[in-house]
Amino acid sequence: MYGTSDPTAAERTAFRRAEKQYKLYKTLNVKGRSRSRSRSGCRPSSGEGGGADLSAVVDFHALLAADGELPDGIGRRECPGFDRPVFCFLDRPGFYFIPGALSTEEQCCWIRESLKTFPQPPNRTNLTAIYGSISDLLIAAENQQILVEAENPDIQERNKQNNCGGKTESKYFKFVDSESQKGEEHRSNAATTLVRKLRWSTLGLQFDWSKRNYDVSLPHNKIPGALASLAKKMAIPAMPSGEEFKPEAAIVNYYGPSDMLGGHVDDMEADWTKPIVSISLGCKCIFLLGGKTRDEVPTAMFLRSGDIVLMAGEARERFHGVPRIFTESDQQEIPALISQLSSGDDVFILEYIKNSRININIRQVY
Ligand SMILES: O=C(O)CCC(=O)C(=O)O
Repeated sequence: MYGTSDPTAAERTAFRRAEKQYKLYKTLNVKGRSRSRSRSGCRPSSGEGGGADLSAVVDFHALLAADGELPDGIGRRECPGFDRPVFCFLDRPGFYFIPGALSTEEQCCWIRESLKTFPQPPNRTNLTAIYGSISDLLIAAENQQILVEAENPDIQERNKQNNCGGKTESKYFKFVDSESQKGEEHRSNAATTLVRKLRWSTLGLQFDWSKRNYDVSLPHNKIPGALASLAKKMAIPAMPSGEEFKPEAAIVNYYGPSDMLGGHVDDMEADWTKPIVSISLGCKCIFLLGGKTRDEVPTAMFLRSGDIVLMAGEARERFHGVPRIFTESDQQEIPALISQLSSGDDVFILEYIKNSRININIRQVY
């Protein structure tokens, strides 16, 4: 997020006021996060947000179901050959909303991938800076394992060869069964806790949050084929005609209850005529689409599991953010997902997603 150093000035902007209006202020433990993926301050209970007036929030699913005349300012994007309804705002070119783009099966598949394979090295996550590369986080959580510091076998071997006396040179963490490691200090390193602490992972070209740029020197894999195909297909309504979207990087955002993403602009990619393809999974949220400055009053809309948003061209310059997630106790609206996951053996994922939202946004970098 492009923060301002003066918080009172920030609160004077129309975008900030909308964030405050919709944000869920529950307890002193309320967490917020900024674009830099850090947590912002806690707030005392004020009754704001929790009982916010949601009547102005655009609900594209309701508009689709009503199948009637659209409210002023909202249109349908006719896109020959594209088999889903696409909505747009007439005064916000380049922004497209595809409600219910993914089936329940597809949503389950991408939730599983987001927890199981997307955080795998060489992809980096917010946990990488603390623990280095850790593998199989989801499997460890399902098996109730914990993360412990250990001697790095590679370094041990290298030291043995170099006759260095077996000195450990760098931190290395691995998952072990929890029976042998009881006690308070280990609870914070339980894999189940670490999954809850997952805030982001990056796929394809790796984004360096400290430099706010892509670091092509970092090891990376290509965007997984099935995700790339999905993004290419869904990008069509926003693509310049005759061109195909090239998925080169993706950011996966993991939101727990009370998490939010502050208003920001995504401007680190070279060609803004190509869209960001943004997939919503899990709990419903409120998404704010603002103007080119924070002074423009943003439009609020609901994003539900399976919805896809495209932002291209002029829309790339608009401030946007997520002030509010609706969780289990509060209209999370994922009955189909819950029933699908309950019928399988994904108990951990089921419990996770009841109170979480995942967003996968896929980008063409060059
Ligand atoms: O979670 C979302 O829907 C938006 C994510 C986003 O804006 C971002 O990662 O830049």
